[in-house]
Amino acid sequence: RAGEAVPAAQKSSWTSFMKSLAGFTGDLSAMTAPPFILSPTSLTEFPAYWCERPELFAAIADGKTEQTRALAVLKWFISTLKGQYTSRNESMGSEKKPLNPVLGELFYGYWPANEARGGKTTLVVEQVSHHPPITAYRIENIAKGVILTGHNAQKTSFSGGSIIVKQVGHAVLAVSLPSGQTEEYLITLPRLRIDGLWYGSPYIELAEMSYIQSSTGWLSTIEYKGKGYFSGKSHTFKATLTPPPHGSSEPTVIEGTWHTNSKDVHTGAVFHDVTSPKEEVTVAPIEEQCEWESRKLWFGVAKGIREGDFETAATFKGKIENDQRQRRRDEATANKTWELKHFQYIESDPVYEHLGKLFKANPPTEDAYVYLNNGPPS
Ligand code: HCR
Repeated sequence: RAGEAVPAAQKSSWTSFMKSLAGFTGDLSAMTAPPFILSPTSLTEFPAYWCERPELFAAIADGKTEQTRALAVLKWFISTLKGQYTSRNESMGSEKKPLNPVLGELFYGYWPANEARGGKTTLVVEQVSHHPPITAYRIENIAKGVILTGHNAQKTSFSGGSIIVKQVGHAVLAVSLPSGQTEEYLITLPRLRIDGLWYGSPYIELAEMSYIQSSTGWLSTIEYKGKGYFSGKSHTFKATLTPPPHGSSEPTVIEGTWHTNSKDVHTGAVFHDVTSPKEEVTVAPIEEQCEWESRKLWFGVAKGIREGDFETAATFKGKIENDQRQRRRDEATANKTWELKHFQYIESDPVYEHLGKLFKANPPTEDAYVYLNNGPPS
């Protein structure tokens, strides 16, 4: 029934939120939503989802051939989807509205070294734009020579009772080989549909296609479907890894559901399996964090949301927003602009342009944020 998951006292504010969504396009994160749908986590924490199975990230470097490395990249990528798109449902009962990061907000973390993954994996995230929200990130396992750099923004619209989210941005995975060469993979991102809004219990379904193009020519094409398509199951995907043009190898076809497991269609062998626990990122205690680090910055707001004290949450949020407004005014007076700390903006990413041509990426060029190699010492 409509609004059945919405607390009685918030039904009318949920109805107004839904009404304001109709015909909406733009920056959803800036919209005011009823308290029950608020998450205490900032969007700057989301890039950690890329590495919650650090062994799979590290294992990319162990592939002996171009084909096995391309398969390892595909396996790691598919294995991140459960965390990226279903973890709020698991931890909080439904998809929630994350905290909208401020310009310059930072999130640092790591996954400790162990024998299986060969080295420590570090994460550096910076909010590089507030309007529209853009988050840039870098994940490195230096000992293994595997590095991921990317940025993420969203364009939202409302259609047929669902929010449609086009992910803007891309990621580049670089693998340093023993030969001294570097292999690169351009990763594009799927489209999201936020369903279940009518009931007040949103969840994500992935749609359309995303691609992973290797500099070696191997290309993974991933097609996403929900209930009622290939298998009638939610979170279904079909991935096809095709060899470089004129290559003699056969394509590999993988089918399954990204939040559980999948198989190689020809051999029947299990391809990915994410039914085992994942490893969350390790973050420094709040007392050791600087004022720009996400968990320190949002501490009062997050506590208020967690404890159901929305008045306190709103007071702390108001303070953060006022500080930001004042900062922008001061910058305008001093004729200065905010300087990014860990990334540098470039209008066109040469890797996107070059690898995107191989599968006719749309758009043909994209901007990017180059990492300045100045994360916190590890
Ligand atoms: C759309 C979304 C913000 C963006 C989130 C992204 C796309 C961020 C990058 C991550 O790698 C993957 C990711 C996962 C999330 O599913 C997605 C969020 C889901 C909801 C949120 C909206 C801004 C808030 C919508 C408000 C609803 C729940 C009422």
